[in-house]
Amino acid sequence: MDCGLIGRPGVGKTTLFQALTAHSVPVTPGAMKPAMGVAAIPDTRLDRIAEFVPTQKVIPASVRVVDIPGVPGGGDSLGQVLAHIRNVDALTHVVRCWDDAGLGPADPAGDIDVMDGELLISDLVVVEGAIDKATRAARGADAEAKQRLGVLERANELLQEGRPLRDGEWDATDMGILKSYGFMTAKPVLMVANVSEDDVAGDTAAVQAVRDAGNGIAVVLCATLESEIAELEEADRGEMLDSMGLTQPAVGALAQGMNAALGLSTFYTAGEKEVRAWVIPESCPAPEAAGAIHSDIQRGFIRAECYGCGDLFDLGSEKAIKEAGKLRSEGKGYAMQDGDVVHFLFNV
Ligand SMILES: Nc1nc2c(ncn2[C@@H]2O[C@H](COP(=O)(O)OP(=O)(O)O)[C@@H](O)[C@H]2O)c(=O)[nH]1
Ligand SMILES: [Mg+2]
Repeated sequence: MDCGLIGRPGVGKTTLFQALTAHSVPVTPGAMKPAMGVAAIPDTRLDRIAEFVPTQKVIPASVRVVDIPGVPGGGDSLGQVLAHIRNVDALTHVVRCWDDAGLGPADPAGDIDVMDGELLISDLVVVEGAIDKATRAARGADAEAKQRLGVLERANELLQEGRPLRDGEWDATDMGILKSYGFMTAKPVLMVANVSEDDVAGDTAAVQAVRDAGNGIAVVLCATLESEIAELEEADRGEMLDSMGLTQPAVGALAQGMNAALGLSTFYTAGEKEVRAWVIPESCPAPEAAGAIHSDIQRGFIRAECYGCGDLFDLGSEKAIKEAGKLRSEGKGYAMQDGDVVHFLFNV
C-alpha cells in the first residue's frame, strides 16, 4: 500500500518526505520523478507490549510513502504528475500555511481549490472516455459490462456536480471498478497543514481552512522542524521537542493518520526475539494476516492463538491472560481485531 504526498509546488512535500523517511532516501530537488521510501509508524501500544513481554528487539510497522512532484499550473508536466498520483492507494495533501517570500502569502483555500480542481477535471476526462467504451461493451449480454457502465455513469454525475468520487456511496464491487480506472478523487485523502515554526499550535485561520477541507480533520506540522528532528539522535529529540512546545514528533500522528486513511489496522506478535507490529486491512481473515508475516504461515495455517493487547495491559502477563480464560483459539474464518496479539500455529 502506497501513500502519495501531493500538493502545489513548494508546499514542503519533499521536506516532509525526508522527515517521514528519516532522511534514508536521497532526493533531488525539483525532480519530476517520484521518490519512494518507508516511514516507521510510532505506536504507543507496541512500546507498552514490550514492557510486559521481555524481548530483544521492538520493530514498528511501516507505511510506504511516495513523494510526488507538485502539481504545476498546467503544461506538459501536469499529465506526468497526475499519472503518478493514479498509482498510489491513498493521498496526503500538503498545504502551505506560512507566508513565503517567493510564493507570497499563504492561500490554503485557493491552493486546495486548484489542486482538487486538477484532480477532478482529470477524473472527468477519464470517466468520459470510459463511458464511451463501456457503452459499446454493455450492448451485448455482458452483465459485468452493464454494472461497470452503471458505476461510471454515477461517477460522471458526481464529478459533473464538482464533487469528488469519495463522496459517493459505493459497495466493494463499485470501489473495485473505480480503482481499476485509477480515479484520483476516489482515493482516501488526509489533509496536512504545513505551518511555520511559530504556528505549531495550529490556531490560525490558515490551518482552519485546511481543517475545513478535511471535514474537520488535519494534521498540523512544521515540515522543516520535523525534518530537523528526524536528523537528531533519539536521545537529543526530547529537548528539541520541549523547546518547540511539542510532546512528540508530528510525523507519528501523520503516519497513524495515513494508516487510518488507508483503512488499515494493526496486530502484534510478541516473543523473546522480537515484539513487532504488523499492518493489515481492517478485519482481514486470520490466514491473510498470517501471510503478512510469511506466505508459509498462511499456506499452512492451523489456528491463531490470540488476545487483545488491552488484556495484557490489564492482567500483566500472558500467563495471567491464560488463567483468566482470555486466550482465544481462532480458526480460518476469524476476522482480525485491531490490537490483537497473535501467535500463529501452522504446518507446512
Ligand atoms: N517556513 C517553512 N518553510 C518550509 C516548510 N516546509 C518546507 N519549507 C520550505 O519550502 C521550500 C520548498 O520545500 P519542498 O519540500 O522542496 O517543497 P515541495 O516542492 O512541495 O517538495 C523549501 O525551501 C523548504 O525549506 C515549513 O514548514 N515552514
Ligand atoms: Mg518536492
